[in-house]
Amino acid sequence: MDAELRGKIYQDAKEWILNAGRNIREAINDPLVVETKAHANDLVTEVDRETEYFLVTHIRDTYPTHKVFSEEGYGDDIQSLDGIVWIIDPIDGTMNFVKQRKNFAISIGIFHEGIGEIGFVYDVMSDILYSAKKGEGAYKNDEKLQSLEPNLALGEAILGFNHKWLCQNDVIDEKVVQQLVSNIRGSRAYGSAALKLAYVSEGIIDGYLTMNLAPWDIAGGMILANEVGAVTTNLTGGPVTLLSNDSTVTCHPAIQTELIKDYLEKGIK
Ligand code: 2AM
Ligand code: CA
Ligand code: CA
Ligand code: CA
Repeated sequence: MDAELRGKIYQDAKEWILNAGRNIREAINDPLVVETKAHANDLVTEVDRETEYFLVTHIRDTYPTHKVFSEEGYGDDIQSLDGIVWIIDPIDGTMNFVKQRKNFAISIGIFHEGIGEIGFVYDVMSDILYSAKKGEGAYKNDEKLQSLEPNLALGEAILGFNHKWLCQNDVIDEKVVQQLVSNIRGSRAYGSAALKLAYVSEGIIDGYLTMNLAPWDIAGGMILANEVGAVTTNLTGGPVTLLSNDSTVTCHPAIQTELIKDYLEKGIK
């Protein structure tokens, strides 16, 4: 994608995501109807749906040839990342949205022929927009984010993952995760995949691991993190396709090999 087209799409997307966030803030104290989807902790509200509808409508009106891949059903049936594809999570961290009315984000990743060109993660209640254009740097509002420092020891890393990693689960031996936790500097769980990836781009955590998330959970944040030099694979070091659910590890490049070879590969079931 040439820089001019990238810049135009970026400006439009930025305006729409900021407006979508303002709409949510204005209604943040309104009563909510909370429904469940696949299971009792899998929540959705009309705000998730309205936000997605708002974004998809703007994209279709302005860019009728672009495709949309999104969580709440207003997007297209996506089988490939051919052409320009917007991967959208209207509210990432719906449980935080419902319970805390904060600590959730709107996430957008824009891909051209499978390559991440533009990423946004908008922390709506803090009014902090993380954004990146491929090859042009990542920003936290107007502040340019630094590229990751060249060196980092795994023992000095802070990693993001939720506490289910430490309980018996189908993906990885919890004993290996316990070993990892005792050997790193710290671990964090925030309840939003998109925000954790934004924090990797900001350099305030050094990696983020997921067991089984959808493309829209990670697409926007991955573009941000990769722009400052973080690397992404699945938990065994293979590529992440962004067409179906997968495990992921997005981290500082200096800890990637040790993290995967000495811990994750040893524990994967
Ligand atoms: P969501 O809020 O958009 O559903 C923490 O729960 C993270 O996992 C969030 O990024 C959340 O995204 C994601 N997630 C994906 N599927 C989930 C589910 N079924 N239940 C709860 N969280 C889910
Ligand atoms: Ca959801
Ligand atoms: Ca999500
Ligand atoms: Ca969501």
